Amino acid sequence: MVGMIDGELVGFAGDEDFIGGIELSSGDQATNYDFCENIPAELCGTVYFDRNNDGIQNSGEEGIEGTRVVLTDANGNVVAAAFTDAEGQYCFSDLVPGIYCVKEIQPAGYLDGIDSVGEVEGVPSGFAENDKLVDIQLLGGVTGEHYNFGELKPSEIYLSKVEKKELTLDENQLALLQDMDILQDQIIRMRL
Ligand SMILES: [Ca+2]
Ligand SMILES: [Ca+2]
Ligand SMILES: [Ca+2]
Repeated sequence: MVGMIDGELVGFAGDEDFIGGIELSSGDQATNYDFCENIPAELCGTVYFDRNNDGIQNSGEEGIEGTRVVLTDANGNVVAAAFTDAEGQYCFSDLVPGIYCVKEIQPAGYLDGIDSVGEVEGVPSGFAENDKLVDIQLLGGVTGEHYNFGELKPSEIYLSKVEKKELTLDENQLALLQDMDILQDQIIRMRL
């Protein structure tokens, strides 16, 4: 930022770490010619199999590897994209402070589950839309974490509902259910 010489703002701030137009006479005191450096921020989360569909990654609820996540800025411009790692985790780092949105591309083989807004330095920031966590405010140097996407497995939902209804299935029927492809699972799910 531009500073002051004898109480008046003098000079101009250029784009690239540059302040110009400072004319000094003898005896002038030039103060407050400051360079604010942006400390990068970070945004992380996990895509996981939410076995009990409660929107929380409990122990035994494994991450889903290879899920595409896309980060956009406040104007909707894509800033970065990544795939989740073996633990289902993703992390966008070196971010300029600002407002961000992280969008998940629904992983194949799973039904859509609950998405949850995480915390920035322990304080919740943003809100959840479908497969999208929006309006996440990141200041310099902070880390946003637990921006998580829960997913479900269709056949397990079906089996748990079957159990609740106390229907009996023989082994062949059970094997059939477990082998069903996603499309069939979705049809059955809609009927339940
Ligand atoms: Ca859970
Ligand atoms: Ca999802
Ligand atoms: Ca979702």
